Amino acid sequence: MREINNIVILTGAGISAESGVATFRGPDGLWKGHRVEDVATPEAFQRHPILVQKFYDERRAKLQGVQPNPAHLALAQLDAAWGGDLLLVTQNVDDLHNRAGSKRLLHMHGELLSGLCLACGERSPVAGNLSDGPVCPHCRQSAMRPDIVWFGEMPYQMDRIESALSQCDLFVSIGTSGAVYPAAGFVRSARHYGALTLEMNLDPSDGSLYFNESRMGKAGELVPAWVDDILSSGTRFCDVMLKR
Ligand code: BV8
Repeated sequence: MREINNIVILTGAGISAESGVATFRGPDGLWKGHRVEDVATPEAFQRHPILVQKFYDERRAKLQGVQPNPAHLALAQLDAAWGGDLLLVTQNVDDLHNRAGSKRLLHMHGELLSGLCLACGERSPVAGNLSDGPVCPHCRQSAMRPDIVWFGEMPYQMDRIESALSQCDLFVSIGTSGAVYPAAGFVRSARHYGALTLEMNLDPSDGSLYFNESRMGKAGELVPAWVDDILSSGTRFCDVMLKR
């Protein structure tokens, strides 16, 4: 038994899969028909701005047709009930954690429903198409790009994430392949600082060997069960079997 006060949770595309949001590297992966280099890098945006804008416009529009699933809702319930520190770091750019009600939430790869001004660098809420060229509401000088962290760009709030990892007792990774850095390295940071590490995923991730425990299955089933466990075990104790 370990005392668990501070928790960091990392989510990836797999937590939104049961809501109908395509993952990146699955058979129907988002990148299908698009090479990463053609849509998710600053160079791609320089070369083909309209193609890239439309790629994100389509994904933004699809958000209206999807809903948070039991995994998102369970994490929001944990956020509301957990008395210790808790930080939910998502790689996802959808708004499903937000709509489920998670408050202690950080989008490290940006958000579909946000635009970034090419001139003043301010971020603004965006609901429609950036390919229509709406002007930045802050400076009124320039159009906006998707507020998305592309490959080669610095993820958001890395200092805050590193600080939370250095103080957490439990690191939980949900629905991510562990293919993209620096997120894929968080489990090693957490272990370095002495945290217990738990993975819940449909398949073993690239980083599975770094987790004390890996639970294979659907997030919509595993996450609510885990949240019930950790909330019912006196809120301060979590019996994570140490496999290694
Ligand atoms: C950085 C926004 C420097 C876009 C994303 C060369 C040049 C430059 C950089 C690099 C380089 N070589 C390597 C790098 C680093 C690079 C990187 O990691 N590349 C990889 C490909 C090797 N990283 C970067 O460039 C990052 N920036 O390094 O800056 C730096 C950094 C730190 C400090 C100083 C300097 C920026 C990376 C961010 C890129 N942007 N997203 C968009 O969304 O369009 S990444 C993209 O992949 C998404 O954010 C996504 O979330 C992320 C990871 O994918 P997953 O979420 O894991 O999704 P995936 O489909 O892969 O897996 C889904 C999983 O779910 C599967 O395991 C599946 O089994 C599981 N699953 C499916 N269904 C379910 C399920 N699990 C449970 N239940 C289910 N129902």
